[in-house]
Amino acid sequence: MTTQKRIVSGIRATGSGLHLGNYLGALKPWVRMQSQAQNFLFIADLHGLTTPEHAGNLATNTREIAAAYIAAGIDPAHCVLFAQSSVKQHTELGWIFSCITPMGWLNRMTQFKDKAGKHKEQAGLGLYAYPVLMAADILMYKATHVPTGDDQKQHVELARDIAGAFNRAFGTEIFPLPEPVIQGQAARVMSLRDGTKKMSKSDESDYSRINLTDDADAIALKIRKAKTDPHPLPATLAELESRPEADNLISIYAALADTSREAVLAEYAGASFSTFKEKLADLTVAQMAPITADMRRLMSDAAHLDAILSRSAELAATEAEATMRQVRAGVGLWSAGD
Ligand code: AQP
Repeated sequence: MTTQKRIVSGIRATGSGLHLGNYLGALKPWVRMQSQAQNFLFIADLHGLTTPEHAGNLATNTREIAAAYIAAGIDPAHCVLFAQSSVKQHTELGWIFSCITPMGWLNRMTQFKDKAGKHKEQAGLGLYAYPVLMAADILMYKATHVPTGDDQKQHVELARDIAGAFNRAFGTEIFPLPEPVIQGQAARVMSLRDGTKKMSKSDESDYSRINLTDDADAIALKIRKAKTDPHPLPATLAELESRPEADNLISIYAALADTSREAVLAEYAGASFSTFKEKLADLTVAQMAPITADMRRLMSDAAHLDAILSRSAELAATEAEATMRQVRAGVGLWSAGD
C-alpha cells in the first residue's frame, strides 16, 4: 500500500445497537470520505468489554455493526472492515503504550469521569485505560485522519500525544500524528429527552435515541415525543443558543438533509414543533428505512458477513504485524536473529 491519506476509526460493539448519533457523527462522514483514502474501519469488540453490562453477545453485535457499516454505504471491497479482537497486535501495542502513558493524561479524560460517575472505585481498569488501547487501534495503521463524533476528540488528541511520546522516547518516527476530523451539523447529536446530554447507546431510556433498527412507527413516535419548548421555531441561530432541544432537532434535520442549520431555519422559522416534527420524522424515516432494511438483509447471511470480516482481518493483520516489527525493534524487545 502506498502512503496517502489513511483513515482509521471504529464503533464500540455493545448490546444495544447503533443510533442516529453514531450514524450522523461517524458512519455518514466515513461514507463520504472513503473514496479519498485508505480506510481501516473496525468494530471495537474489545472496547465492548469495558462495560460488561453492555457487552452482551459480542459476536452477534459485531456482525450487526458490520452490517450497519455496509448498509450505510461503506464499501467492503475498498475498506478494510474488521473486528478489533481478530488482530491480536492491538492488545500488544496497547500494552506497550500503557507503559509510556502517564496516569495524569488518563486522569484528564472526561469520558471516564462521565461513564464511571460516582462509582470510580468500582470501575474496571479497562474502562480507565481504554483510550490507550484506542491509541493503539489508531496508530497501528499509521492513521493520518480519524473521523469521529465530537465526544471522541479528546481521545484522538491523546493518541497524538502518545504517538509523540513514543517517537521521542525511542528516537523513532514510526508514528505520524493523526488529525481528528470532526465534521458536519451533527458531530454531537443530543438525547431526544434532554438536549444537554449526548445521544448514547447506554442511556436507560429508549426514547432518548433513534436506533438504526427502529421501524418507521417507532421513529415517528420518538420524534413526536421528543422534548421541546413551547415556542415556535426561531429565525436565527442566535435564538437557538438557549434552546438545546430545538437546536438538536434542527441540527439532526440539517445533517440528514445535507444542508445548514441556517437553511433549515429559513424554511421553518415561525412553524410549530408539531409541524416541524412531522417533517423531521418523514425525512428520518426516508433515510433510515433503506439502511435498516439492508441491515436486516445482511444480518440474515452471517456467513457472508463473516467472510468479509475474515478477509479484512487478514489484510489488517499484515499491516499490523509490519508496524509491530518496527515497534518491537524500536523498544528493544528480543527477536530471533537480531
Ligand atoms: N451522540 C452522538 N453524536 C455524534 N456522534 C456520536 N458518536 C457516538 N455518539 C454520538 C460517535 O460514534 C462513533 C462510535 O462511538 P462508540 O459507540 O464507539 O462510543 P461512544 O462515543 O461512547 O458512543 P455511545 O453511544 O455513547 O456508546 P456507549 O453508550 O456505549 O458509551 C464515534 O465516532 C463517536 O464519536
